[in-house]
Amino acid sequence: MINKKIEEALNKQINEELYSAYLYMSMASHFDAANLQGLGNWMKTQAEEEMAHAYRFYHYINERGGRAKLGAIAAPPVEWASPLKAFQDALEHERHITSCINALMDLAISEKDHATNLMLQWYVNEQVEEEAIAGEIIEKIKLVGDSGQALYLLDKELGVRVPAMAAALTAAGE
Ligand code: OFO
Repeated sequence: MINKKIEEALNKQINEELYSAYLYMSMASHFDAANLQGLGNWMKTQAEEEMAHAYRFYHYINERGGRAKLGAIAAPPVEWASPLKAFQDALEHERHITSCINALMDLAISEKDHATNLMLQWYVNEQVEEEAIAGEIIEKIKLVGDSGQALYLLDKELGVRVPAMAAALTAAGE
């Protein structure tokens, strides 16, 4: 049985993950509106991953005899001054998430909750990857500079990462 303190903290993290999905979906919409569908697809895939992160916590809480609870999700920004600014915001957000995961890990350790500690290790690794990917894209966008042609090619490159859920809906004509 999960203890109440941990249950509450993990439920708070579900909200953080859902906000992450919301933020990336908003970035996707921003890019789609700017005809940068590759960047938009990349963000949609990211949003789907965040939903999966939220579900991972959801299942874990319920599996341990707790109850996953959903709270209100804050509205994300809707516009970004440039692709660079959007990805810089994404990186800053991922750093925030990393600090949330680290705080959860500290709590699991102080509460001697070994199962939660083990479960959180997946997120610790995931955050290393998430920060690294956002950082790499930022460097690429900096290389692009003011070149429309280079941005076009980067958009194509990032468009390869197709979100499964969004692609299925498009195929179904929805
Ligand atoms: Fe982007 O890793 Fe979850 O929030």
